[in-house]
Amino acid sequence: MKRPILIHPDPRLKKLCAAVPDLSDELRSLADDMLETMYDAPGIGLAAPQVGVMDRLIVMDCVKDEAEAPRPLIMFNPEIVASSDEMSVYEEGCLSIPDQYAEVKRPEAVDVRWIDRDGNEQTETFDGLWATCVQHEIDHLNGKLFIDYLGPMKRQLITRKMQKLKREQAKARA
Ligand code: GNR
Ligand code: NI
Repeated sequence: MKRPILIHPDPRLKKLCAAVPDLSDELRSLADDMLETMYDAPGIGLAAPQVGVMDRLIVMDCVKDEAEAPRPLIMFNPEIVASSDEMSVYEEGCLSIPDQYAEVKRPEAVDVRWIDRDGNEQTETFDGLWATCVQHEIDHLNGKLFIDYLGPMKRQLITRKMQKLKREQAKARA
C-alpha cells in the first residue's frame, strides 16, 4: 500500500528516530509499503519519518539502468561504521522537498551495518550514488535534510517555496 509523503517543513522531519528493538510483521509491511511508495514517486530512497513513522528504517534502490535488475534494500537500524576521506559532490533532491536540487558534499564511500528484512545483520561498502543516498537517508533518521548543508539564504529560499507549495496543496484539497 502506497503511503503519503510528508513535505518540508514538518516537525516530524526534524526529529531523531528511535532504534527498532525487534522486527515484526507490522515493520516488514511498513518497509514493503515504503518501497512501493518510493518506486511510485519515483525515488531512489525513502526514510520512515518521510511517511510519518519515527523508526530507524530506510529503503533504497539506486539501480538507474532500466535494463539492470532492481535491487531493493531494506535497512533497519542502519549505521555508518566507516567513511572515506575522499569526498564527492552530488546534486541531491528529496521527495519531501519536491523539485528542489542542490549540490551536497559527502564522503565518497561508506561502510554501513544494518539489520535486513529477515533479521540478519549485514555490512556492505557503498560508493557513488549508493553512498550519497544511504547518507541522505540516515540523515533523515537524525532529523537532518540535505538543505541543512546549504547556506542560510539558500535554505530559507527553499523553505519558503515549500511553505507556499503546502499552502496551495491545502487550498486545492479544501
Ligand atoms: O529520490 C531521491 N533522489 C536522490 C538524489 C540524490 C541524492 C539523494 C536522493 S534521495 C531522494 C529520495 C529521498 O528523498 N529520500 O529521502
Ligand atoms: Ni530525502
